[in-house]
Amino acid sequence: FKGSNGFEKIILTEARGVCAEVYLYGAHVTSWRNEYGEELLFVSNKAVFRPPKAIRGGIPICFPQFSNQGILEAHGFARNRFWKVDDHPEPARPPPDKACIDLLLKPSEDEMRIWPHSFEYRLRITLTPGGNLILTSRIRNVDSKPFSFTFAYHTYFSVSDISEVRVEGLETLDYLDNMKNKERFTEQGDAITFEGEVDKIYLSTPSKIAILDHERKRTYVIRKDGLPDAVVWNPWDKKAKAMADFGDDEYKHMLCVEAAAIEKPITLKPGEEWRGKQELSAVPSSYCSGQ
Ligand code: TA6
Repeated sequence: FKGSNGFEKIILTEARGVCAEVYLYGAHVTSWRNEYGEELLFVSNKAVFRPPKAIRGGIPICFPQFSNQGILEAHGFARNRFWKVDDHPEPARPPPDKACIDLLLKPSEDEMRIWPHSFEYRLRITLTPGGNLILTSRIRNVDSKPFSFTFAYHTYFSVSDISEVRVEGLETLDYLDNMKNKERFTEQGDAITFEGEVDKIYLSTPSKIAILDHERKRTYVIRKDGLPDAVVWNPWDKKAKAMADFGDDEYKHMLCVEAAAIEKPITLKPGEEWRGKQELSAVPSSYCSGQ
């Protein structure tokens, strides 16, 4: 399916209108809609669909490097490359009652020059009949030497009003504050709320994190496996104005909560495979402060 901007995208549809869209560019999920047709992911109105720029929103794949320090482009090259549909998925596809696509990325000569490791990255995107969106990454070292990488599903959730959003599951955890030179702090004891720019890498987080959107009475739940850390990011007004592919006011309607492996890079010996999985669901919730 050719997207309007010339990029090929695949549309996964499930019963009752549940739907997801993924571009071969970056294996980038840009839409996840529930049975009411409501869009659950945020994509900026000013997003650029032109390599080598990453699409601003949806679920960017950060691999083989999370962060903008280091020899690679910010958050690594996986989100800025064209992936292929994997015609020989292994393990075999799940039962036909689940919409599913398998995408594959292998390094090109370009990548090998800047990151001299050969790998096979297989991403399976599954949409369940209940509307849950599952991303399963399997990264295999097909090289003769070990390599290490960091990783994140950089998920942008659509929220009605960031000042009415809470995040539960990260209380009392340690985090590295990207706004204070990655210094280590400990989070306070109750749900996280938002009054300004936040850019924190929470460490050793639970497998389940909840994002409560007050106005829409909706809770997003992230269930993750193989991803011990979680990044929480909102650029707020100043940073929003500084991003050309992001509307000045759009920070009010998005929150990034990113299942990640950052603090302890993952090392794969030759032949070894790593798996990182996140399952997203959106459930109606009655949200009251102090809940
Ligand atoms: O995930 C948070 C973060 O690392 C922020 O520091 C900010 O840079 C954000 O990612 C966006 O990065 P990008 O390269 O997509 O503009």
